Amino acid sequence: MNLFAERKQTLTEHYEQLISRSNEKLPNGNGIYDRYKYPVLTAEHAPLIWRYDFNPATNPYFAERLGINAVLNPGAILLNGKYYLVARVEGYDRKSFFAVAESENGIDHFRFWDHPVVMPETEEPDTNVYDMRLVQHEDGWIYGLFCTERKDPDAPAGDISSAVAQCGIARTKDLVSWERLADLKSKSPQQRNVVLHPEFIDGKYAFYTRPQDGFISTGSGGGIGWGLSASIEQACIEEELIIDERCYHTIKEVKNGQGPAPIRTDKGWLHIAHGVRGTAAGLRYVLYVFLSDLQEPYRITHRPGGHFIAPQGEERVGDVSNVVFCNGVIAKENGEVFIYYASSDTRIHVATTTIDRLLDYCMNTPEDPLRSYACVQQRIQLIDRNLEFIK
Ligand code: M1P
Repeated sequence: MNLFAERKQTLTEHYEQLISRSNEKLPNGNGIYDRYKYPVLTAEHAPLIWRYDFNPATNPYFAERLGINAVLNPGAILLNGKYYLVARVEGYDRKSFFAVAESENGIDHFRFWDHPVVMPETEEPDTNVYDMRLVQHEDGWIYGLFCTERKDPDAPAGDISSAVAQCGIARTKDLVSWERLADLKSKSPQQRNVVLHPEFIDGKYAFYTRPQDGFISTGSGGGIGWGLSASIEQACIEEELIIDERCYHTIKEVKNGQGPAPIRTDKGWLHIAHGVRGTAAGLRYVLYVFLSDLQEPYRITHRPGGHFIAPQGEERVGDVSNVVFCNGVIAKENGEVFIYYASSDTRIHVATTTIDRLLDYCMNTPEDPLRSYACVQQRIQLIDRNLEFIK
């Protein structure tokens, strides 16, 4: 067998083994959710036809032509009983695009469709698009809200790094054809982590936002915001209300952001969000959860303290280390919940739980009391109740 044929066969076998590998629930979970042994999607899951030229005449060494660097931060949706992730796929050239992967069970055997998503541009082309939040809205459309990033037109000469982040909006019925709508307009100079609420509020489209002054830093902005728009085709938020602020010496001191669209439960809307703090080793991203009122989703009713998921083991290392980020969740009618989170901007994992367990976590985990002394009091109360109970 020649070099081309040998490499093609070896890599194809390796790829098929990876896709057909079964995942395993890890033992000794925390009672709130279960983690799994293997990531559900990695750069290696990108089909070989995306990366290699399969013609021996033009690629005699079966060499990689267009590499994939990372697969991360997916939107998630259940359609006709199948689990779909619209992942952020990043090429070696640093540009991200969206691609759909599907699985029968949501925990393994995810396989990308042959073609990535062709996301139409607006009149102002995006340099980079990423982090799609998929929402099955009550108006009948599936919306994908994502970050669109462009070079800052007002950057001083010589500054080739400054960028502007805004919220791109597209809609689809089948994840195949996408209609691009106008980018969201708001009074904030930049926006990231914008999420569409699945239901109308006061007859309007409702958005979770994350206003920010700069591309990385939220500056005087920040916090998870909330705003309404009469139109989705020309979405415009006139008034932005901060519903979940950043807070000194907590997991969300530097910034935070809504994750996927919240899940409707009979006790309120369940939200997964990310919080960021600064450390000597750089920023640390963790996930947290909160519950908000059913009629007034902008009013938070329960705020369990501390992080919900933090990077662990190999999750801690990657292109942007010490990060977990979630913008995709699937809640099934039977109460099962599949949380898709990426680690260190590199790969995608699943954690499974149920609505009941998440509600129990939200409603029975004490809030962050914000001071060491108060934290000790909180822990002593738990210890004393336990000692009394087991006596
Ligand atoms: O690198 C960590 C994350 O940083 C950004 O999130 P945020 O705007 O909250 O800081 C995003 O670029 C996200 O994609 C990335 O995972």
